[in-house]
Amino acid sequence: MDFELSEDQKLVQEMVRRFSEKEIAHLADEIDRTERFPEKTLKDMAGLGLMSMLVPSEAGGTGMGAVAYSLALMEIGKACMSHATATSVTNMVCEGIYRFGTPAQRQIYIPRITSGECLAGAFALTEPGAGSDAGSLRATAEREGEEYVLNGTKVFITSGSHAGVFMVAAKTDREAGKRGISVFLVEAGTPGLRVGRKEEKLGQRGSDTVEILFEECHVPAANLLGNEGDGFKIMLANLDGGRVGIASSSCGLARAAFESARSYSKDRRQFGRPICEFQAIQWKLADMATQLDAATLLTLRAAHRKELGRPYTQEASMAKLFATEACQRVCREALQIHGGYGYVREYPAERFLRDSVALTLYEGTSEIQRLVIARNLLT
Ligand code: COS
Repeated sequence: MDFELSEDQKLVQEMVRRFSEKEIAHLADEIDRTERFPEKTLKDMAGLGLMSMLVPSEAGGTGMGAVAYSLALMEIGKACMSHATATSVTNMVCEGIYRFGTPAQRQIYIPRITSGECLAGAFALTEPGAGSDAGSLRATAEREGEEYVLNGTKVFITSGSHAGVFMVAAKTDREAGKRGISVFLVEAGTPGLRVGRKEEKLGQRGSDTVEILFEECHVPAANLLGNEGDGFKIMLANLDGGRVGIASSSCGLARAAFESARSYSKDRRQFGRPICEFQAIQWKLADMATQLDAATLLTLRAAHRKELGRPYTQEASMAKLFATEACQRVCREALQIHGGYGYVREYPAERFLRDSVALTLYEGTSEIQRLVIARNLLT
């Protein structure tokens, strides 16, 4: 067993670390306050090759591999969770087009995402009545000649107001249940695709989360991704990768919270000494660091299995479950170590905690991860 990163992985890690510290971290507070989507930095990140990391270079991606991708998201998540979420979803969509797309679809969309021309990709699965039970979605896609006509409402769509391409799940056969679901690539600006309500959120406020409406939206038949009826499996397979992305970002956010608490505990003096000299604080830091390491190892194991081409559904769910919940615990303790200062905006501890709340909800709640893990254990 080898815990060493390769030279290439270290280079990616170092490059993204430098960029994140210099160009992203200082924006995190401002975009949280103003709820501004960070277009410019995301474009700059595309310029560094960070939006198609899971797609081989022969297919127009930057082919850095699942482990390097995970390391990159750890750095981005440490600097700003809003940037990490937008990056993670775009990479998931890009990889989905590579895995399930036709040569023409790959040729059209992957270079656009890689270059940043298509600033973000959006993953449109969830509906008002279909969240954890994603298979009960009601959006429809009816074939009319050489087109499909999409109708339905999608909610909680990350980067929805800024995405260039949407991966949309809709029913092509209403009688066939989950086997009647298909996936379509829909370009922003297609008549009948409308951005609806923008959500006002507790955290990750620089990440755009909107409702997307499809009203008689005509999409070329050539934009069907995979085969008719395979859509549910395609979306779930994409989510396996997405979950490793969220786990990775969670490790980054947890590290930011841990480091800020450790540093504060060295500076803050009470009872005549720095509070890090009290065992009450030391034990908190020890627990936080241990959870962070365990989360990182589970996450990199899932990424490593993915990179080797092995099944990794269970490992992805374990990584997501543990890393997101550990991140919330670490953020909670980081705030506690800051005392009253943790509760006010002068320090980032309160933002870290707010940003961590979504982690156990999106791309499958913790309850869904447990369900996936248990099903795998029992089959
Ligand atoms: N990859 C590929 N295919 C998968 C899969 C995976 N990870 N998991 C299941 N499938 C397949 C199954 O093998 C099954 O195929 P068959 O029809 O050939 O038997 C099909 O998908 C349906 O699977 P299943 O019956 O297990 O589906 P369920 O409706 O019970 O749902 C869960 C499974 C709950 C795991 C799924 O709905 C889920 O992940 N829900 C959460 C959705 C989510 O994460 N939403 C967030 C959206 S992004 S913010």
